[in-house]
Amino acid sequence: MRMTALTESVTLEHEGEGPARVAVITIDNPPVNALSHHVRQGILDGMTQAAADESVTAIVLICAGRTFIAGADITEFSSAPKPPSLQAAQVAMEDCVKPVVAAIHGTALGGGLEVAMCAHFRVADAGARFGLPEVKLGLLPGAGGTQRLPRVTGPAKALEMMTSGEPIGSAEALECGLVDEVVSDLRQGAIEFARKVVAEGRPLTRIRDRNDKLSVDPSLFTDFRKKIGAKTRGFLAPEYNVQCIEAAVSQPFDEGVATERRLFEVLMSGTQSKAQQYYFFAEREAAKVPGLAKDTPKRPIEKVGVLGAGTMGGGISMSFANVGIPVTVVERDQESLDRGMAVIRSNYERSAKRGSISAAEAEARLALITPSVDQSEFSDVDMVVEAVFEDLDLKKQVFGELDRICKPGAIMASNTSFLDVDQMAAATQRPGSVIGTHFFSPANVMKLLEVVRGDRTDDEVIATVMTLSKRINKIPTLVGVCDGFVGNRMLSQRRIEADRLLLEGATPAQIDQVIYDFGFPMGPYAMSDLAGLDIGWNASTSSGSTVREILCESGRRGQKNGRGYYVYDAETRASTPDPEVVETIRAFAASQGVAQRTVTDDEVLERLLLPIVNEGAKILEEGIATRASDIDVVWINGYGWPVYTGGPMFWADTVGLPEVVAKIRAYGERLGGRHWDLSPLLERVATDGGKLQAATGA
Ligand code: 3H9
Repeated sequence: MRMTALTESVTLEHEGEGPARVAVITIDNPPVNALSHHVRQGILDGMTQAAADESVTAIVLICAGRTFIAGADITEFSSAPKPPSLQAAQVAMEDCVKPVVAAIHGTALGGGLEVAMCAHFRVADAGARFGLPEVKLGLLPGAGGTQRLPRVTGPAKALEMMTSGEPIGSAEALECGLVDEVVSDLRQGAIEFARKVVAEGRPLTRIRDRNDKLSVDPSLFTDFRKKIGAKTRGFLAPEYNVQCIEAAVSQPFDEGVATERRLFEVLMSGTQSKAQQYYFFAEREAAKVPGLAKDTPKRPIEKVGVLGAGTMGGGISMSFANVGIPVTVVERDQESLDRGMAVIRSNYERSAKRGSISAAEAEARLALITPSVDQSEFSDVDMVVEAVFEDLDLKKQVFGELDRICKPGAIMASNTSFLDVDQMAAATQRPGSVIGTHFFSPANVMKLLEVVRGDRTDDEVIATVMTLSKRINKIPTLVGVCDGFVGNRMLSQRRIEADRLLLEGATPAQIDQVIYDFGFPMGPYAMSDLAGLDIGWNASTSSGSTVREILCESGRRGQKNGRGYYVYDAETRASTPDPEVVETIRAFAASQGVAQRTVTDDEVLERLLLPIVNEGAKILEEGIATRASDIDVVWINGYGWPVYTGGPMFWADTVGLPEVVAKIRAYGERLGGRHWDLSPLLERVATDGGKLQAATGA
């Protein structure tokens, strides 16, 4: 068997003789066999040669490495397209007079699935996954995928797949006709399948010619838009994907492809897709720690302890149990422990009821969590995460105790959201094993994990926790020690300005609406009410010196007692602005000598977002964050900053740094306050005509 190299990433070889002779085109373009130009060229050349070779009766397209083609090469999006087009390779497959079989393992995503749908047949191994995730990049499948997928799966399934971007597995693909056969030995299975097709003389159906599944009631689209409306608010790509599927059912194939191309171009040239592509790489970069050798040893984490079964401790315990890691959760008394475990149980029951996991899986996960009131149970854990009350003295005491109980080598992590991890480390004999793991609430749901590197944290511990984060399905970013780390430190600046705006005459409802309209899930006051107005409030020291203190003193606790910045309906939990609160704010402003006025929405937006950008630049300058993109990853995953604007650093670049700098200066002069002191790094990058997203820290 002779193998011919067609391009640097594609080879052609032949298997068997006579009618059993099959050409095998193999793509080997690590890491994910993306459709770089040499891959497109290789497919085109391989198809042309195999089609012209009279001895070949069928063709198999297969990939080496860990996956089938995972899509277009996203790194090529920012430069001029290089020939050949993907379409040329696809036409060569689809119009081939010999059977073409795509052999799929790993993931057939985006352009990868679009190529596979140009084969006449698809075989896969049992673990393969199929999806069109372009929507996550702010795009739509631009290589005929929007027209071919509905022809295979029917429009309803295609709507789900294309607007969520979530892949389906082999079994489902087989059921809906996307795959013809599931085989165990992929290469051999695909070759045998190709021979069978030849022997049986099966017709070579092109998906583009199929119309059998396209008749649908137009209400499908109206209903679907309603269904995804809230989830996709602000995003352009989901709606454009829906429009393409509408085109598939109402237009001939070539017209549908023209619609797809037109809408693809609109998305591709817009800022949303640029932001989402930037985010794709930002998330992957965030997991990498500069200066940490790839082969840094990692400690095995097979069993974990969590101290505290409150909201955070419970969610953290679930995050470990969800991936099969046994957890011992310890509370100081039986009553708190029982309450915490009841919440965990009801969370799992709710998931089982919703169908996101089976009842058996819910039970299995719950069984991995062992409740106890005895801290000495931590003696055999590989890592302990403390999630006790946010009080530095208490945490230092806890770290001292844990140090005595935990075995040598065990990692000791704090879930603090703003306290000094170095001081906690100093309370132990193993400062190198102490690290911060700042989970976001609800910890079993939120993806972000700020991994806080202390002054003395060992590389081995950092490497272990970064890897563990991915294992528990979190998106980690490594940050340094400072008050509030990256996320909460920036959030505090926004809050200072929001509270000032209240006194000047903006209402909680106006401020929240502006932030909501920008794309956040909720504004600062709705968030306070959700978290509990009294978090961090101390009745014994409260002196009516802020609006929040006054509201807390008057018994307002937020959503939990139905009254906070808003009032809440007892049944529906729907919020309504409360004139009493507006009056309280007005009276307080008068007592402080602040004159109220009409504040415009534009001013609200600028005064809330610009301090975030300014503080982010300071954080970068101090080396608390490694890269600007890490800050964006924190804000998108921890605070709901809309990913289609790329996060605060990317957004500032799209606004234009000279304008950002000028506005920060102007507000600083007018309003004063440390949070308006212009970051020298921001000023420098703006003056140099650079981009904040590319700036790095100290
Ligand atoms: C498309 O296809 C458009 C078409 O419809 C129209 C065309 C006209 N390109 O995620 P990982 C890199 S749009 C370039 O850590 P995993 C990634 O940056 C595309 N690079 O691995 C990383 O690099 P590094 C539609 C890519 O095993 C490395 O590969 N397709 C691409 O956890 C490993 O990635 C998608 O959106 C790419 N397409 O997950 C699929 N993909 O090591 C996007 C990955 O230097 N990809 N890289 O940091 C994924 O979802 C995941 O990467 C995948 C593997 C599931 C494949």
